[in-house]
Amino acid sequence: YRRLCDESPSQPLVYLRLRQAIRNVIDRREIEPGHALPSERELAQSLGISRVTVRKALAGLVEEGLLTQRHGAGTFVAERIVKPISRLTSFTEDLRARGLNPRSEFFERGIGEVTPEEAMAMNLSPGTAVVRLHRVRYAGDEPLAIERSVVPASALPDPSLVRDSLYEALEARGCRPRRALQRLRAVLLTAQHAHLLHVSPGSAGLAIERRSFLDDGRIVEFTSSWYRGDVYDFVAELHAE
Ligand code: 16G
Repeated sequence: YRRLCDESPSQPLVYLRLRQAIRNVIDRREIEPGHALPSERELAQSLGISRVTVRKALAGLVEEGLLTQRHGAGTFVAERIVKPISRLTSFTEDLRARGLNPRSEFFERGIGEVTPEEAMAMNLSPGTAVVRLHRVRYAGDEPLAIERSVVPASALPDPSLVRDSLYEALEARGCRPRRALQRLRAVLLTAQHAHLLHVSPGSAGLAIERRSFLDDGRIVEFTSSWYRGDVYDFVAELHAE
């Protein structure tokens, strides 16, 4: 840890340096998912910093979903994928932050005219050109989700611009979403979805619809996703009024 903390000397705040150092340790799989970190006391002693600082760094990583804490047992590298639902991040970013290797296998990556249902959902006029992506999303060899995205061709004129990450392609066009509305629903995965996700038919899943917008209110994506219920925890921080 000391070596890793010294890797980012530009960061003046010790707890942020430690947070980055632990992120690097997780990224490099130096501690495997499900395994424990040294205790707060051990970390504080060996680094010569206060326990308050260690606690602050760990709390930030728990909030990011990289670590979990069990009362009395300590701090562990998260095994399930804990995803904050209040941040507008992409699948690729979520997985990279956990040191996993995001990948897509496409069934469809083409351009066409918007269907009446899509036009309604996206508030587009009939005849508008849209790019359609239909893919299975993987972490390495493990399938985690199925996604069907529709993007107006005005934001993404050519489907082949999406190599693996939709948001990277949109960002390169200056069309990275700034705001989104999302709906989550519990579902039993159909035989077809279960087969693609390597789970038994009827397993629990989360059906998620996301509509994302630019600052000027134009819609940039309408995505329907089916995430595996046995892998994902969706978490949010709630504030009283
Ligand atoms: C996430 C989003 C999805 C978005 C995708 C982009 C959820 C539930 N869905 O999977 O709406 O299209 O990320 O990821 O989080 P990408 O940039 O890796 O293609």
